Amino acid sequence: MTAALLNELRAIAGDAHVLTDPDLRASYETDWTRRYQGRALCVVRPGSTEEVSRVVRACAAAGAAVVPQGGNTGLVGGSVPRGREVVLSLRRLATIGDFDTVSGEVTAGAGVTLSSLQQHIREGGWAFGVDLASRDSATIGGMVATNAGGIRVIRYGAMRRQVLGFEAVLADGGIVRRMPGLVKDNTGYDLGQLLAGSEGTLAILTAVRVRLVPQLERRTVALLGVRELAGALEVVAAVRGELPSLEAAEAFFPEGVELVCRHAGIGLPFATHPGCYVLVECAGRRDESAELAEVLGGCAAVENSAMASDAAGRARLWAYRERHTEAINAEGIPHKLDVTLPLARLAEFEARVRGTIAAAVAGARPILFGHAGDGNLHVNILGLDPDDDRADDAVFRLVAELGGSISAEHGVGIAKLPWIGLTRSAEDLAAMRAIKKALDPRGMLNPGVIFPLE
Ligand code: 2HG
Ligand code: ZN
Repeated sequence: MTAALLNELRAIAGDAHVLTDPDLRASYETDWTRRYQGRALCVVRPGSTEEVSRVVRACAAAGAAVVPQGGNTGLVGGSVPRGREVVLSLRRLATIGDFDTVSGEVTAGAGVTLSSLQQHIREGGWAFGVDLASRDSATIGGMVATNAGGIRVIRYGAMRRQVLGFEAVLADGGIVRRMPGLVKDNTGYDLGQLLAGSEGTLAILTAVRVRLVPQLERRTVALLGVRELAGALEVVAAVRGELPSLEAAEAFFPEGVELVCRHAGIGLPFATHPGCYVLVECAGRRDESAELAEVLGGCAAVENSAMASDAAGRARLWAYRERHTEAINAEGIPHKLDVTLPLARLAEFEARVRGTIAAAVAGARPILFGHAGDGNLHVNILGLDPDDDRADDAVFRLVAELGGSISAEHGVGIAKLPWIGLTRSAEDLAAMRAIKKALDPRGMLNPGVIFPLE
């Protein structure tokens, strides 16, 4: 059976695009953190939507499960195989199609990377509303499938808000196309919005039509030191209230800045560490640094500040935030708990979570950072065995107690399966299961993700 399926996949995608050699499969089988890995039956790299459809039909006929994969930058184990599935890589669907420079819309194949989309639309005077540190590898299809967020959600929303149309292959190989995306289209259920954030469990996205946002070149970044997160949130609230151009509001702590400085070989931003760092960025058609400085001048919480409006200076300040993920990965294999809290409870969460982790596992090393404007913190923990989930459990329980969610922008994947019931009711889970059953009755698409294997 396996040999017959492999032959069929070769006939569909071409010999060169069916990888069975362990060395060639390796990078598709391990996630970016190295915490999750599994063996694939093979990796198949179809070159068109029609080929994706034929691959899915062949797998369905052979009873082989499929793990769809984009740039494999996910952090919850949702894009790597777990037990001899076929990994279906969408990376060859990398064509950028119709670019409407008047309405600001573009069609992108699922495998287009965020950075290539950004470059392409820049020439037409547009920008994309979502940006994130893994822009060179993360693909547009994967970003929609996981409803990725990133650093500009405060202004433009997450991936879901950018989607105007989509093309997807269903579990039986059928193709649904809703292109070109219409801004208004209330003809029945909004399947595109349903697929956004479905983590490859309902259908395989092959292309999307996305909305663009104006390119705003005049940017100012301020990196500030405050005593504690509560002060950072006051600063963010003040800037948000005064400057509609606020585009990013990030928070991080000395524990992470120490790591970044060591890993990147750069100096500390200020002579001594504040209790908490906050970085804000404003973007508009004209320079707003004077207005930003005035608002910050009125914030009693600000103890240190550095501002930059030129590209090199901005990048220098952003590095303290953006380089957290790679610096942590260089230190070990982290547990990554991407959680969100009501803004009003975020400071309480941050004040308690380190103690919660220490009580769960002595010697565990938390590093917190995230998107202060969205109530989203990335609780990274080093010093844990990959399978030791005592600290994860304690953190998720604290999140639930404070009214938050166990997944903010990274998804459930396999990492958070055991805890999904903490922040979703039995009725809610039953409704989601019914949707899964309706669209993928045989459980072929990304089995074990969001819901446990049956
Ligand atoms: C970020 O905000 C990403 O930089 C990654 O969501 C977060 O590494 C992480 O935990
Ligand atoms: Zn993030």
